[in-house]
Amino acid sequence: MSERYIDADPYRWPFDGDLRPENTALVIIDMQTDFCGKGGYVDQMGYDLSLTRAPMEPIRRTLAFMRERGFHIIHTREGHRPDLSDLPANKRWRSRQIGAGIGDPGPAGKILVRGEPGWEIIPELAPLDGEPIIDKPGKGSFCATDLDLILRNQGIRNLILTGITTDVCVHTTMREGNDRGYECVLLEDCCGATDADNHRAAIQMIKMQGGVFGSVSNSGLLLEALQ
Ligand code: C5J
Repeated sequence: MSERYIDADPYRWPFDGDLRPENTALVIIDMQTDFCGKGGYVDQMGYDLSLTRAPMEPIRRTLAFMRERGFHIIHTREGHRPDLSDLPANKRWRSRQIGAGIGDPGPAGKILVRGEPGWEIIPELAPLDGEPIIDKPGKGSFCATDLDLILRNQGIRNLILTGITTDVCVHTTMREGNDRGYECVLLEDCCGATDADNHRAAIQMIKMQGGVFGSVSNSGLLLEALQ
């Protein structure tokens, strides 16, 4: 096997240099109107949309590049069934406290409900036919989904994590993946949070203990390594 690495911190990634399109997936987390578009969940909570929109262009470039080279592409969406049977009462209660009740009507339809306009992935990053979309009711992409089954069936071992938000759904997915034995890297410029300090802190946490959940890189270094 010829080894290939992406320059990353705190270790060049993946740990063993086994980086191939066949065993590696670009995972794009929750690039939905609800998290980065006008009238969606994050907008209704009053956060600055420029922070969650910042990764759109770096992800678009990375996605085009990785599609061209035959890497696996996986998209996720956070959202609940229209009858809200999978929405925990405390999650709904907390969202209502901040003025963006999950399941309640908003300018982009019912907030975080499957099938509503706000729940859709933004057109700039729309999935292509054949790219798996993981619908998840929670923050982590492994909880109550078939992601693990799909990865194992496809022989995928390496996960390149992008999307929003860095400190919530991206971090939870990275932690879940790491615990299941997947080799994870997060692309810093391809992620964003509702708070810039939380984004930075989430990145810093990954780098502790020699890379406690994996490693951190960026889209420029990835493109350089895979040219
Ligand atoms: C949040 C997410 N922040 N996609 N969801 O509630 O990170």
